Amino acid sequence: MYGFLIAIGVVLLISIIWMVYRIQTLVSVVKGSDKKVASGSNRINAILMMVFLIGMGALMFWYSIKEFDNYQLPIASEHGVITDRLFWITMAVTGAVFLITHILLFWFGYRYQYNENKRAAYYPDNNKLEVIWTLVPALVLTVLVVTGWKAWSDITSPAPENAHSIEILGYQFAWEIRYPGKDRQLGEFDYRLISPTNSRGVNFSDKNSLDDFGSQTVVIPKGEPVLFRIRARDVLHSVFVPHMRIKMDAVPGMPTRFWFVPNKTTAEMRAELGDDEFEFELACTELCGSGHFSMRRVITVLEPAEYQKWMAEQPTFIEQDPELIADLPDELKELASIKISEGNK
Ligand SMILES: [Cu+2]
Repeated sequence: MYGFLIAIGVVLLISIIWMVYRIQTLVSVVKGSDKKVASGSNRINAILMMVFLIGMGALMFWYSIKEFDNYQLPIASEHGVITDRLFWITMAVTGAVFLITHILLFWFGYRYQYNENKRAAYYPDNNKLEVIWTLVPALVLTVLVVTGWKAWSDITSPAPENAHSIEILGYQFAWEIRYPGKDRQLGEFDYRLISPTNSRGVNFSDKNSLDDFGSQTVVIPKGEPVLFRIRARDVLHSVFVPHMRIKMDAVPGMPTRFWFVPNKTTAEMRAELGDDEFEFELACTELCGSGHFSMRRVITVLEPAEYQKWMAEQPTFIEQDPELIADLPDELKELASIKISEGNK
């Protein structure tokens, strides 16, 4: 502890001496003494500008190329092709501007370093230049923003009528998946109904709930629209499916949604990557607490026929736990028992 304090004291002392020295130099400049304005550090700084430009530039290129496969995952949804194209157009435009401006920035720092024998040219303004460098970026940005906005409003437009609704509920720290069952209608929910046996707060007095079922993995059909109905039970979470270019926040008290069309089955993706263990992954991408890392679910994309077969095999909530409807009025219980016997056929 004392060592640390002494070290701080020494650093402070050195900086005070340095400041006094600088002030003296500046005072002598103001007084018009013939002492040099720029010391040797002027040249060193100018050279460091070039070292930084070349060193950091090389690092940036090296890293971007080395990690390319990790941020450019193969696309497995229809809208993913559109968002990726927009991303790369934006990247090309802004990347070119970034490179040009940064090369100029550091090069000018080096090229126009202080030199006693040179005087800066007086060049107050140039209207033509001002107009060009205001209008060109404004036009380019307008095109980028408008095409991006158009794509986003297409992607977030209402889901087609025939979309398969699947509920994704985030909580600390996992996802709960709910399927609508044969009627294709998810039953209502109410947070006040959440209990140890009804973790999603499903309202079983809504007859649409009677054939709903849960699943450990998200199973979806290829080539058909899928609608994720997203909600959260406690804090903010976010549904992230990188291969399908999906990201949508899960907000407590404010259901969100995202619809898309997966265009590769898990089997096709495995063949494409030559990886027999590949799985699509749903991850949480909102830092939501200490167990955030564990919010992972596997997504399995099947051919539509396999999907229908899988759906038919899943037991409903009330089949698994008949207690869930113990308090319901008799007519609903009757309806539920009919549904159960239908399910067992
Ligand atoms: Cu989370």
